[in-house]
Amino acid sequence: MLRRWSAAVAAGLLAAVAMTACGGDGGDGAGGGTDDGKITLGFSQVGAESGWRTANTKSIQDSAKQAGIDLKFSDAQQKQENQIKAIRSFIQQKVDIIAFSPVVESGWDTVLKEAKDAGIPVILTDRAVDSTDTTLYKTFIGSDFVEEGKKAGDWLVNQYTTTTDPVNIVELQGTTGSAPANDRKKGFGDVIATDPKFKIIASQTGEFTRAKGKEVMEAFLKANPDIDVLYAHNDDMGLGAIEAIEGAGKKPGTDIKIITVDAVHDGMQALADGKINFIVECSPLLGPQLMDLVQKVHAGETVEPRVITKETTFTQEQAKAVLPERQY
Ligand code: GYE
Repeated sequence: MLRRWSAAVAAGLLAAVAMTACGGDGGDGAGGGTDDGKITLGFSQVGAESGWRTANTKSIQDSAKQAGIDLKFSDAQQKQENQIKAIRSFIQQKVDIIAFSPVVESGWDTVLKEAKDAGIPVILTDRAVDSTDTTLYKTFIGSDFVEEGKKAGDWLVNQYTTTTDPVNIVELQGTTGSAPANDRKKGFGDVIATDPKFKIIASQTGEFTRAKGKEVMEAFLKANPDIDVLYAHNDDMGLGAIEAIEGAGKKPGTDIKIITVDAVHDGMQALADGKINFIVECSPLLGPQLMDLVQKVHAGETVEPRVITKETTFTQEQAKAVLPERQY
């Protein structure tokens, strides 16, 4: 009799401990996909569209492993509907925390509300959402894309201080509606608007991929014989465009100056080789900081609502110097 009673107390105690272990889930005990004491993180990735994304995925997977976090990883193949499905499935599986990199900025309120109602905290990584209700997520870690666009514009303005001739620019935009495409366009546009000689003569999406960057650049070259500068929202589109420029018998980096964003290995190599002229860095190594935030949010600690990644820029000379030590 006594033995049965103590067994029941022990079971009760264990249940209480298990509940505390899932703390930070809104207090209703809904969180916790597994009962092995590990934090379960559901992560919905944008896709595998670029070198940046590949490095970002690796950083997240490696650092989850290192932090002892149980990662449920899902690839949305650049489609918002797939991300919404993944988030709903994470909610159903009662993960402890959901993190995701929103492919586009708009249209997240409903699913974020569902996560909130289920008591599962959400962390945004890399890209922002335009939801006005900021209680729908705990924090947003990633780069300042407007700033990146400004850095690209500043470099260009400094290259053309001694001329008043028109500077014809073509722009390869990232995924339509995505935060980096919107913001990199804006930051760059704001800076070059200070001098009317800078003209964006064509601007179209290259969907952040090499193949599309090449295809759109080929069309730009056919329609515009006088291109001075290409501004590509990422290295991959710039690398695709280099193939198009060479195919048209022109010299990338000389006949057409090229500015890109990211600073992934292949981009840095092209910069060192003189085919790109300037790269604004955007770090994909968000994993360690993300896992740190996951642990804090899970422990119920308050975290900064916005964590901005530290970044720099590279000229051709700087690329040659740092290339051997780049991690991605
Ligand atoms: O610049 C691009 C990728 O969201 C910062 O997405 C990221 C961007 C990155 O496809 O290469």
